[in-house]
Amino acid sequence: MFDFANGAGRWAAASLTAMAAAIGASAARAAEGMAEPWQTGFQPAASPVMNEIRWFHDSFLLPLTIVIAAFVLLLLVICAVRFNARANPTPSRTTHNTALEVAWTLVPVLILVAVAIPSFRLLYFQLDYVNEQRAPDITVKAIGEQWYWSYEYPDHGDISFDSYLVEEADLKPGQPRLLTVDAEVVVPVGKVVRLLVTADPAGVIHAWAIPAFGVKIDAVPGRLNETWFKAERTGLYYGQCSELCGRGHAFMPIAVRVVTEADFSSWVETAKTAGLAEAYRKLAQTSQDAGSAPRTAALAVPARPAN
Ligand SMILES: [Cu+2]
Repeated sequence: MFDFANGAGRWAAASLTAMAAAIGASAARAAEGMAEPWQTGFQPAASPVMNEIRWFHDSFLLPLTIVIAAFVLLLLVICAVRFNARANPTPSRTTHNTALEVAWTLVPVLILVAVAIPSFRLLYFQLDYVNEQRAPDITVKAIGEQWYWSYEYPDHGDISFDSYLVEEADLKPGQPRLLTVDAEVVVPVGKVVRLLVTADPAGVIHAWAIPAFGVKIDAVPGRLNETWFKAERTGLYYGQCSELCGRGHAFMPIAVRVVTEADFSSWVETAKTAGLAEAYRKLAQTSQDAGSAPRTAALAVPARPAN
């Protein structure tokens, strides 16, 4: 006969071991700026906005949800145990309790107001860098195309380039699949980047998103959306188009390389004088991050997802 208690115990122990192994493995792999296998929470915050989002979700909404769910569960259990037909054969005929009814209307309203205040504050913070500083340090324009992103640096001699997915066969060791691009967005660390986002006027709606920066904003044909981010650490941060845009939706990733101010200036100067391919090549040499993408931006061939 199957020893249920023992079997269940062994199953639980095995699951816990598997979970611990998975968590340990993902901690060991933990690369910044991208999702990990078995990840359940947010990516580590790398911008002031994402810090706020993490606080709002992890320290405010989640505890509140747990308390409310536990309270409702407690009421359900009390009802089931104390007021079932066997325990309570002659039920009370009470129908109204004014104090209780006022309370269960007002308390949810107060909870919603308490959620709305930090929520709206965060919403405004995401779209307006004025709380951080009066003016942006640099402007980057992202244009959603079918199916890749184009970038322009209007403050830096109109540098502009297309950023295509690197196909699986062309990946170098350590480069993540479906996230690596041939030409990354390069920005300086600790600087407020104003991000203008739009899409090809003849195209469809996309959305530009980098989870570690707490940025997700629609790229709408013929309209200009604006947001901002301030990367707090150097590194490579990945995101994906976050609006179902069509056939190539899964194949237009976003990669932002955050570098020191000196590396950024040198990238800009080289791009202006010697071209982008040379600028990326030089950046890969000087930047402390190894494993840069192949620097073939000028020769990039559009990624064609298999149908
Ligand atoms: Cu898209």
